[in-house]
Amino acid sequence: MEKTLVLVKPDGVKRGLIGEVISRFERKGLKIRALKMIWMTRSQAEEFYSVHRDKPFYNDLVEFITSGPIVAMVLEGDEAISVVRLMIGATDGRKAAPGTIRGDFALSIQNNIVHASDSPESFEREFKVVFSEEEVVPEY
Ligand code: 3AN
Repeated sequence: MEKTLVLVKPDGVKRGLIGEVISRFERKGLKIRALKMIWMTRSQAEEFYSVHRDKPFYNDLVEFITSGPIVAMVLEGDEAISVVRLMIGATDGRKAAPGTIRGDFALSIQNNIVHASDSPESFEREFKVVFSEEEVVPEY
């Protein structure tokens, strides 16, 4: 079983889409192993998006993710990382396929409702920024 980290970003929270997003993952059969609402600090955001440090949109990204509360979760399932990436759709909401979260709810590349880990290495780094091991419930 593989774990992945998902965030409902500030735009998703403000638009009342927390339940919609979680519901899709639950119905798919992914197991929620950790779940909480947080407001990321600037240093958390900088670490979370450190791979994008040299990109022109890095500052906007940090500003955006710290602009309001977010919901963070650890999901577990068979090939959870690629399954969840398929379910969220392409980065640009305008190009994301209908039926995906971004395809159904986003019209922007920055305000794209959700984040999900793109590799096991990303998951490890992102998990440490947002959660501690004690916040993950035992297998059930
Ligand atoms: P994804 O979230 O699909 O993994 P990444 O990792 O390429 O996409 O980018 C991380 C985040 O950076 C995206 N979710 C999006 O919010 C933002 N982003 C990516 N590309 C751009 C861009 N060209 N302009 C503005 N923001 C961007």
